Amino acid sequence: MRLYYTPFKGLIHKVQVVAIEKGVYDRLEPRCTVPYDRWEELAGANPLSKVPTLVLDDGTPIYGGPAVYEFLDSLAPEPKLFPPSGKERYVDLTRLSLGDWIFDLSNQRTIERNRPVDHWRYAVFDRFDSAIWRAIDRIDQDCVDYKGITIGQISIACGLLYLDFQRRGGSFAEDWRPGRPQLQRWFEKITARPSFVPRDDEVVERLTYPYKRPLN
Ligand SMILES: N[C@@H](CCC(=O)N[C@@H](CS)C(=O)NCC(=O)O)C(=O)O
Repeated sequence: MRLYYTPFKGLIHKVQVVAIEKGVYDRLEPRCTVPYDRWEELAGANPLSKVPTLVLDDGTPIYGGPAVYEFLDSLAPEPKLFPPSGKERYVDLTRLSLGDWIFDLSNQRTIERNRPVDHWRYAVFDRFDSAIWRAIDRIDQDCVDYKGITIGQISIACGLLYLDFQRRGGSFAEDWRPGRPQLQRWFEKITARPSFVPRDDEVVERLTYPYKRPLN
C-alpha cells in the first residue's frame, strides 16, 4: 500500500502510530509529500490533495485521516483501536475529532501566520486559539478516564505533539503543560510507547505555504 504523508523531523503522525500498533507498518510504502506543491500524483489519488492518503495495491484510494486509520485497524484483530459499537465507539470517535481539530486548527493557524503580517486576521487567531485552549482544558479534565490504547487517545496525543512541533517552529507561543500535571502524566505515558518513536527515513525540510508566494 502506498502512503502519501508529510513526515517532519520531530513530529509523529497518527498514521505511523496506528500502523505500528497494528503491526502493519512494514506493509506501507511511504511517499513523502508536500501537499501544497499541488503534486499531480497525489491529486490523482485524492482530488483534495491532502495527506494522509492511502492507495491500496488494487489502486483503491482511501483518504481523510479517520478512514485511513479505520482501514488500518481492520487489517489485524488486535489491539482493536476503534471500539466496535455503542456509546464507547462514539465517545472515542469524539476524542478522535477533538485531537484532529487541534491538529487542523493549529495547522490553519500557521497558514494564517504565514500571510504577510499586515494581512493577518486577528479574529482568526482569537477563534482558533480559544478553541485549542478550551480543548486542552477539556482533555486535562477527561484524561483520567482514558483506558488502554484507542484511536481517540492516539489522536489527542498527536494533537498535543503537533502543538509542541508548532511551538518549536515558533508559530504557537505557549506550552500546554504548565498547570496540567495530570495531562502531562498521561501524555508522557502514551508517548513512551514504541509506536511513538520516529521511524521516517525521509523528512520534508520545510513547507512552502501558498501565502508566501506573491499575491496578485
Ligand atoms: N484532519 C484531516 C487533516 C488533513 C489535512 O488537512 N492535512 C494537511 C496536512 S498539512 C494537508 O494535507 N494540507 C494540504 C492542503 O490543504 O492543501 C485528516 O485527518 O484528513
